[in-house]
Amino acid sequence: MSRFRLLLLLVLALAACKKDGPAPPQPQPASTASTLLLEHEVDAMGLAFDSILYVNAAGHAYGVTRLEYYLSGLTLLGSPGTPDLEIPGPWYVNAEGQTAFKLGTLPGGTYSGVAVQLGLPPGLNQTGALPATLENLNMAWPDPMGGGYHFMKFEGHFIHNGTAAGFAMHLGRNEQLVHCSMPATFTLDGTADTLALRFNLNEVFRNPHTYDLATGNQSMGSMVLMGLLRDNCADAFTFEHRP
Ligand SMILES: [Cu+2]
Repeated sequence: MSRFRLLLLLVLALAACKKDGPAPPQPQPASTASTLLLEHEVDAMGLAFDSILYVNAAGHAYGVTRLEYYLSGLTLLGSPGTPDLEIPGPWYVNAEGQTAFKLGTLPGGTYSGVAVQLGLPPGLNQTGALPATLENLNMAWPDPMGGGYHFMKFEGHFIHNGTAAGFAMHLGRNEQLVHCSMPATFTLDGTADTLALRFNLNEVFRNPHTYDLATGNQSMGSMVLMGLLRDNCADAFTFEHRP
């Protein structure tokens, strides 16, 4: 084949490609590598451990010694043209340990809010359902009490009648799964970004129920006390998108 004929074929091939090639792709929102970040606060104060620094709605001064919980079912709520996106998790959070989690690449689009569960869905809330890591084993809910896992362990001390007493706000059982929904318009546009959830511990003790530690400093054995915590925790998280 002569050099000329080769060139001619090449030109023809290119022309054919231009003429008959596939239509240019429609512009799509780029996908976004995202991080889920948990932050912890008590109203306007940052969370610090092991000191009586805070006051709850019932008027008890208190401090925090432990905060561990699971989140699951993180859902980015869609809008016209953007479907809902559920990222099942679960994520084990220790406020003194890991609080940032890679979510991978999320589809771009404009979302109308975020929903998340404090706790585990029924399918995972069974003894042995999670990998036998030290964290998961430490969150186990005793089999005689129904098995599965603690959704939350929030422990500390509070001042009552002038003396410090312990409290343990332990939440578990499928009936007590907390559903949180946070409306917010935000756009994932292809740049790495952060989905921040801020957990305000004073919300555990208020709205709709003013929780009285003096009459319920151990929640675990009581479906009634845990029901109060479940209701209160529904608005304990606020969401912020940080591009
Ligand atoms: Cu417990």
